[in-house]
Amino acid sequence: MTLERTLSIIKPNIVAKNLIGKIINKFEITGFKIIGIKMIRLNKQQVENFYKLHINRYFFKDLVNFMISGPIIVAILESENAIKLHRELIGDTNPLKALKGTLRAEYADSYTENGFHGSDSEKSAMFEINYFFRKDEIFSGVN
Ligand code: IDP
Ligand code: MG
Repeated sequence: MTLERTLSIIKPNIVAKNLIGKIINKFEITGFKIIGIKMIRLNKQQVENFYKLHINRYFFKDLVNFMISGPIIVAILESENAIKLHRELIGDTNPLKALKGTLRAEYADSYTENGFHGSDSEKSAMFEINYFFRKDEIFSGVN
């Protein structure tokens, strides 16, 4: 059994709608272990750096403004195949394409305000986890 970690973000629109508990519960009943979690509010520079691969895309400015609009929940989820399973749970980036039962199909407000983030590879998971969490904020194998 190889445990994998992924970085999950509950974006500002979902936090604003008081859905944190529902989403966290969904993560747990799906089989993820939450090994790190916090509420933070990002500034412009932090969002731009996090999403730097998208800097030239037409939606970048809207994305940054959305992501700084309120607090978010960042969490590290651990399970076998966590990266793929978490992306399946949140659904397609475009909520109109997201399968029924996925989080984006159910809770997204628009393409940009799609509610959730999940790492898309081992490399990005490592970058993203280190972006938000210190080593002593990660609790793997302790309970
Ligand atoms: P992902 O979040 O599913 O990995 P990415 O392509 O990495 O999707 O895009 C990052 C975020 O940028 C998306 O979650 C969404 O908020 C926003 N975004 C991506 N593509 C579009 C688009 O074509 N229109 C509007 N917003 C977009
Ligand atoms: Mg992405």
